[in-house]
Amino acid sequence: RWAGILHAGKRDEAEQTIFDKIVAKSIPSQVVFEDDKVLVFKDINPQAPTHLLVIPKRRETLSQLRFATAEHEGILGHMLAVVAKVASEEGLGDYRLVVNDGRGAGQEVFHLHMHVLAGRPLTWPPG
Ligand code: DGP
Repeated sequence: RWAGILHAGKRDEAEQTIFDKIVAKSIPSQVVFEDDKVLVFKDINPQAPTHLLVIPKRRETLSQLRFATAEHEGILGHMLAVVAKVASEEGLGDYRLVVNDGRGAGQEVFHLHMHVLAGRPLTWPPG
């Protein structure tokens, strides 16, 4: 099994999450943008008038940001560029970008994702 030689933070077949089903479209989602590398869709439990999730499509991508290495720079940079593009095209105005890394930070789905929140005043610090 090739999972054994992967970096500890990478995901394998034993670590499927709900986001794999969303990528496969076996669970419906409201897709805002997609290309060959990423999917952007509406969060099912929105915390702001606009609440989008940006995820890498490939299952072997990271479970959480803490495992990122130089080899992930491409997908991470691409995700940020997609955030900027979608924010512009969707006319989000001011927005907040959030990555919850670990359960204590609020992470529930262990498939790397960025939250994009917009449409209301966003206070600092976040809870
Ligand atoms: P986090 O707590 O950072 O792991 O964020 C996971 C987010 O995923 C959370 O805000 C809710 C969202 N979510 C969970 N399951 C589904 C789903 O089936 N569909 C959609 N659209 N979002 C989901």
